[in-house]
Amino acid sequence: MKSIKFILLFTTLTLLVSCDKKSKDETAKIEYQCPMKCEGEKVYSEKGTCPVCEMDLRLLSKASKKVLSTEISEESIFNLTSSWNTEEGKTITLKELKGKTLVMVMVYTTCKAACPRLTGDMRNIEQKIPAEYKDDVQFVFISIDPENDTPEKLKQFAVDNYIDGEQWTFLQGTESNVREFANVLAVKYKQISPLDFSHSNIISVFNPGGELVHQQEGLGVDNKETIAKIIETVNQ
Ligand SMILES: [Cu+2]
Repeated sequence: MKSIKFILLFTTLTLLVSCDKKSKDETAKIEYQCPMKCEGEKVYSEKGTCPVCEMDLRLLSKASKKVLSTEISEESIFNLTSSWNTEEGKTITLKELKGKTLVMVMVYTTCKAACPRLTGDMRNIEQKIPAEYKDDVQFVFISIDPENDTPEKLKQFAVDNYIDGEQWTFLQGTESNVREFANVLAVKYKQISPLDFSHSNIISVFNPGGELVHQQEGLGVDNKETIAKIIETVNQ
């Protein structure tokens, strides 16, 4: 009788151990995938680069999801205390954009030359971000003509350019806020007539902590690196 009890106990223990081992194996399963999904849903068991686009493969495990630190580094734009009006008529500080990768550009709505193309470049970048990352990226336009670009005008600009969605934000500041922010981005601009400005053509990427991580300069330039950087920061 004693030996039967012993065998039962032994069997139960073995079952428990093997069950435990199974669940450990499942949680330890690590898979990598191309962030652009060049090969569809294909996964790799080891770190590396995508053989098609050569971007770093990303970890698929839930554990890879970033844990946002509450601290802000000295380089972060979230240290700026300036307040801004949005196209929806809200007043915000930049810190309220914390937690998402930010893609920013400085334009003005009456521009007939470069700004429409910069806007097209922003839309192009947005369209190339894979759907699963879209919630983690915010596209921000800052007007260099705050006197004319009121929240209403910015809203109209968004509608006219088919960029009137949650992932798009348009900001009107004060002359000095705009100048201060332009200095952070190394964007130069100058009013050359009552209606026109000359300005740099720069799209900047900030990580979710508000640190500048990448800039693309020019109009209609190859945005591959910009997109890679956006995905990399979302993935941090
Ligand atoms: Cu312009």
